[in-house]
This record gives sequence, structure tokens and C-alpha cells, in this order.
Amino acid sequence: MANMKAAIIGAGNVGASTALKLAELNIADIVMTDLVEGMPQGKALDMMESAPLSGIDVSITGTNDYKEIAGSDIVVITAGVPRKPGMSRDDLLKINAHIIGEVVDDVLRHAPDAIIIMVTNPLDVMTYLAYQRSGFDKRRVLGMAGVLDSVRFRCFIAMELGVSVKEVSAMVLGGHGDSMVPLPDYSTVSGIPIVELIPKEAIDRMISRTRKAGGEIVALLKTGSAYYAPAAAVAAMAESILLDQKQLLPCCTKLDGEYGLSHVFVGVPVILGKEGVEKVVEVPLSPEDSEKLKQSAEHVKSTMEDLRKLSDTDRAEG
Ligand code: TXD
Repeated sequence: MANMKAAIIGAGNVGASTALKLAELNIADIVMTDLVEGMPQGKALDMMESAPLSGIDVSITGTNDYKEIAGSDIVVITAGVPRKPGMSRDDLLKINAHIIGEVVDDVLRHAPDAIIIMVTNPLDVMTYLAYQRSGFDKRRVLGMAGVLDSVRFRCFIAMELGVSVKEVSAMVLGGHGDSMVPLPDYSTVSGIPIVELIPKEAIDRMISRTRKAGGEIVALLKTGSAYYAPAAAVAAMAESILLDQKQLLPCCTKLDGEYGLSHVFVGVPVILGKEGVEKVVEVPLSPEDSEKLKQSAEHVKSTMEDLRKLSDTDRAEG
């Protein structure tokens, strides 16, 4: 039987790290594409040359030609540009929206049966754009943010308590960014809620660090943003879908009434299987967390609205 296939669009830091991580799982052949000529080919060849030592037994190819994503079961989109000095949020939104629009058209053309995992920022809005532009069922377009945010929270909890990170589970909902909603009530160490183990001030400190975790890495790296943990997060989502594992993970998905929210893409717990987002799992939230989730969704909605206005201006201008 032919291997499954995963395409990664954008072979930059997150794209290439995801490709390697996924290849090491040995569940799907990998195709990486990028605009830059030779770069995805070079990185793919380098990864293939690690195979004799790393046990990789799938093929990894790099290309500048979208035709090669044909037949992909999953397409991970990491293509985009980072914000540069002097660039406004709207400028970035416009540029990345243009890139994502073109990428989604190519997915439609060459891999119309794929499930799309969006990674490009601003995450929730780019996921919405991919959904709208592709016309795919909402189960087949989801975004990666909550898995990353919650593994970061898990790390901070494990570091605080000096326990193995394996014993720690955590849940972070909401939009990707400052408005995310870490849920200490649903975060545990071997089943014990962290609120029973850690003083409130320390939990608040960890929540704040989780919210700013992306920025903490940017400040240290000086150029570029995090990619090892983001790649691990994408690989976990892809694995659950490709192997139909039904993992319960926080992902950015379209809500139609769940959590009292509609017409918005935002992070909530879902079950991921071969159909994509197979179920949104609703858990009771404290009135405070529920309000925070609502505010986070409002924030995403206002950026969705900014995007609509920017595209209207573009249409009006010709
Ligand atoms: O939690 C999350 N969702 C995130 C999101 C975690 C980490 C990174 N996050 C976002 O992912 C980040 O803000 C960016 O929007 C993307 C990709 O981040 P990365 O760090 O990988 O950026 P790079 O290294 O600049 O890579 C982007 C690549 C680069 O090689 C470009 O040449 C390529 O995208 N690119 C394209 N490829 C194909 N097609 C088109 N049109 C294209 N445009 C740029």
C-alpha cells in the first residue's frame, strides 16, 4: 500500500522542522514547497541523508512546483512573511492574506481532498481565510495554536514543581496571542489539579509567561521566532489525523454555537481523527474564563473584519 502523504507549504524554520519531525514518525511521505528556488530541495536532501541514522523510512522531497503536492492527505501551511520593522499589523495581514489566498488556490487545484492545518500568523484569521477560500467542510480546515500554547504551559508547570513534564497535562483555549485563555482548572499533575499544588500567584505568573511565550523566544533569538515546539505541535496534530488516533487537543476551529460563540475561528478542545476536526468538546467554564474566551473570540472577529475591509478596498481599487 502506498504511504500516506503530507505536504508542507513554506520550508522555513517551522516548515522544515515540521517536515523532519513528521518524517521521523514514518507515517507519511513528505513534500516541502517554498518560493525560494533550491532551498526546499536542499533541506529535503539533507533530511534524507540523515535517514540511515535516524530510521526515517519515508521519502522527503523538496520542490518549487505545487503539482507535487498532488494526492496529499494533509497540507500544513507555514508560508508567510514575518513582521518587519516599520510594517503595520494591517500590512502584515494583507501580505500574508495574499500569500495564503494563493497557496489555498493551489491546494484546491492539486490536493482537493486534503485536510489543511494552518500555521501562518495571524493564526485564527488565516485559518478562517483558508476555510472561506477553499470552500472545504469546516472539519477539514483547522489551525495550530492551542497545542503549542498548552505544551508551553505544561513545561512551565513542570519546571515550577520540579516534576516530569510527562505527568503534566494542561489546556489553553482562545485565540493565539495575548488573548489566549490558559485554564488552570483543567490543568493537572497525575490527575491532581494544579490549583491544589501551586499557589495562585505562581499560577498567575505561569499564565502570564504562557501568554507571552512566543515573544520571550523572539526576544532571545533576535531574528525569527520559535520553531522547535511549534513543529512538535503540528506533528502531534498531523499524527492524530493521519493515524485516526482521536486525540483530544486544543485547536483553532470554526464554532457554530459551541461555547456560545458563532461565526468565528478560535481555539477549543477538539477530537482529531481521519476526518479532521471530528468533534468540538464542550466543557463547563467558570464565568470568568467564559468571559475571557468571549473576549478572545471578539478580538479574532475584529481582525476577521479588518481582513474583510482590506479585501474590499483591494476590490474597489481594481
Ligand atoms: O503557533 C503558531 N501558529 C505559530 C505561528 C508558531 C510559530 C510560527 N508561527 C507563524 O508561522 C509565523 O508567524 C509565520 O507566519 C509562520 C512561519 O514561521 P517560520 O518561522 O517558519 O517563518 P520563515 O522561516 O520565515 O518561513 C516562512 C517561509 C519562507 O521560507 C518563505 O520563503 C516561504 O515561507 N514563503 C512561501 N512559500 C511558498 N509559497 C509562498 N507564496 C510563500 N511566501 C513565503
